Formats: sequence, C-alpha cells, structure tokens
Amino acid sequence: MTQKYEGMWEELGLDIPAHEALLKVLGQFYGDIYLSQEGRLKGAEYLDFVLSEVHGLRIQELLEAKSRGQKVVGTFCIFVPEEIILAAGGICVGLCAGAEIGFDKAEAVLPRTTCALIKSFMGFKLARLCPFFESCDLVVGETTCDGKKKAYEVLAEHAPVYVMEVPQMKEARDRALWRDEVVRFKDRIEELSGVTVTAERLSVAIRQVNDRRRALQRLNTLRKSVPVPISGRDVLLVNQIAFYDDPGRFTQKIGELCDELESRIARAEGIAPAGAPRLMLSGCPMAVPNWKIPYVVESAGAVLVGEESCIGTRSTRELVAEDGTTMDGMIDRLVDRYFRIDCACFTPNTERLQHIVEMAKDLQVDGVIHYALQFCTPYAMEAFKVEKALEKEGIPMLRIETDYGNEDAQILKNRVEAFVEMIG
Ligand code: BJ8
Repeated sequence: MTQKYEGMWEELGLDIPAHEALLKVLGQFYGDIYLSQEGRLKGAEYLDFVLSEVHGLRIQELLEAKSRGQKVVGTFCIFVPEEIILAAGGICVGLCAGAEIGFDKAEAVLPRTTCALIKSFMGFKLARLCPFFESCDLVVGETTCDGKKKAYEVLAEHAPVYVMEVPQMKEARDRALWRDEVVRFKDRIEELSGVTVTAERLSVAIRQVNDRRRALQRLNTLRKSVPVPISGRDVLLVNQIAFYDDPGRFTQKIGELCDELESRIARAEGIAPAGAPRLMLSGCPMAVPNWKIPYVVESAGAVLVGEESCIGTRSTRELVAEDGTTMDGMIDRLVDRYFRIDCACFTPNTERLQHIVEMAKDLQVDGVIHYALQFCTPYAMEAFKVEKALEKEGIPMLRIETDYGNEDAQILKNRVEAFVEMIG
C-alpha cells in the first residue's frame, strides 16, 4: 500500500517516513490482536480490508469527493449531528485517535496531565500523521470536557476549527441553548458547502444515519446469545470503522455480518465456550487503534459482549424520530435525540447509571469493566456511582484507569485475570 499511495500522502503534507513507520507498527499490532483470533467470521474480511486501506483507499475516496465539490468535516464527539453534514452533501469522519503518537509534540502545547485521547489527536495533527485530519475542510469541536474545549483553542492555530457549545445540564433552558447550537451548526455547514439543507435532504440523511445505527443495534442484540457468536474485539472494530467508512457501504456490510452471525447462532456456535465469563466495558471511548483492554480481557479467557461507550451503544442506542415533515420539526427531533446522550460531562447524569444496569442485565454479564483514561475527570469520578449502582444489583465491577502506553500491560493483565477468576 505504501508505494501506491505515497504521492497522495505527500500531497496531503504527511511526514512520509514517520507515517510509513506508523503503518508498519499498526499492521503488526493488528495481526497480533485481530488476525490471530480463531473462528473468525467471513464478514470480518470487510473489517480487515477497511483497516488495511484506512489511510489508502478511504482517503482516496475522500479526495475524489472533494474534487467533486463535497466537503469533508472531521469530528471528535458523538454530539456533532452528522445528519446535517450529510444533508449538505458532505462527508463526516471521526478524528479521535487511539495511539501514543506525536505525544512529544502534543506535550509541547498541552499539559502532560491531559488525557491520552486529546494528546493523541493533537499529536497526530502536529506530527502530520493523519491523512483524515489533512483531508478535512473543517474540524468540529465541542464544549464537553475542559481538556477538549481548551485543546480546540490550540488546535485552531493549526486547522480550521468550529466549536459547538454543548450544555452541562439537561433543563429546558439547556435544551433551548442546544437547539440554537444545532441551528448555528447548520448555518455554518451550509456556508462551508454552499448547499442549503432542505427538509427533503435532511430527511434522507436522518434515515441514512439511522440505518447505520439500526445495523449496529441488530449486531448488539445478537450478542445476547449464549454462546456469544462474535468477539468483543471484532465488535469494537466494527464500532470504530463506523466513524470512517461510507455509511451506506458500512450498513450493508454489517447487515451481511449479522446474517452470518444468525446462522452461527442457529448452529449454537460461539466464538468462546458457553461457560466463558461474559463481561461488558463501560466508560471512555476507545478510538482506533486502542484495542488494549479488549485484548487483555479476551486473552484472560473472558468474552466481551457489550460496550457502554461512545464507540459502542452510547452512539447507537437512540435513533432520530423519522416522523418529522418540516425543517423545524426535523431539527427538533435531531435536538432531542442528541440531547439524550448520557455523557459523563453532564451533571447530573443518572440516565447513564440506569442504562449501564439495564445493559448488564440484558446481556447477562458476569461483570463490568469500567474504563477511564488517566486524567479524564468526568468518567473517573462517575466510576464510583457506576460501581454503587451495579453493586445494588449484585454485579461486580473492576475499575481501570489507564492510557495508551504499554507500561502497565502486565499489571492490567494481572488485575483482569484476577477479576475473571473471581467472577468465573
Ligand atoms: S459524548 S465521552 S465523545 S465528550 S476521555 S476527551 S471526556 S478527558 S471523549 Fe467524549 Fe463526546 Fe462525551 Fe462521548 Fe475529555 Fe475524558 Fe478525554 Fe474524553
């Protein structure tokens, strides 16, 4: 792939030697964590292909779309209403990053005590290693946690940045502010693209994004089966790819994967033995290629059956109501759907506790692993409430705080193994 796309990467201004080294490490990492799994599905070939071409073919597609006049918009948070970008003929790509890359450069402009996700996206940008970033006509930030909102001020010195104000509470006045923000965002996207977002265009986009969510909901429902037919690692990858790939193609491929899973379930076949402890992850998002915890958990003999996270059910649980007929009506439905997101940046955030308990029961988990990135105050603080809520239901929880490095791999392994042994 390297030679085939080198000209394209050069034009995007990437640091070619460093990028080549990154792809090499990523390939090895992927081989160890993904390709080594036994009994993988045929549908996983799609995941392997997308990942192998994530900086190649997909970027080529984005650049071709740009040459036809479409705009590429990068985002960091599931609060950004993708439907509006699509309705303006644009393409939305997730820019959160899950690798310890460019941290020396990031730490020159941000405190060391910043969460790894923020340092990673800043590092990828400053080290010129992300072709998605370099393809963007606009990057959209949001006022969720303090680290992110201050980091966007720095990022704005290096890229065209637009910030949406996300409220901190969920009162009527907060909803009114959020509605204004969604309309302001629509205006900005119209200005960027030169395309007016009409009710017809928005209605098509709402259905398209909902279809992708429905495909992921179907996949998550199939994981209730005992034995579980697909590994947590593979589902995490599916959720990660959802932020990069073309929505129509993704929905079709995940539909095919689900068909295959249904046949596997009918034959009572699983990816892990029926007695393997079933665990659920809860907490911070895991952006590509952050596969550390799922790998540790599944190597310890457990199987992951759910992810209560933004790269998981937090972004797929809710659909936008499709019964809006006017522009105002559709905006209201978008506003309501996004306003229900239970991010730990909100206070209070009791819905999240209810969702976690419901999910844990529904998936018949034996335990929950709460995952917070180091220096992520919202999720690390909320972990205590999550633990209490689960304790009331008799569901054990292991609290983990970590980063993208491998220094704590052995400690994590020991802790997860002890947890799995305890619940098993
Ligand atoms: S809706 S979870 S994607 S804000 S890990 S940067 S919170 S310090 S990612 Fe998030 Fe939107 Fe919420 Fe989801 Fe800050 Fe924590 Fe870092 Fe985080």
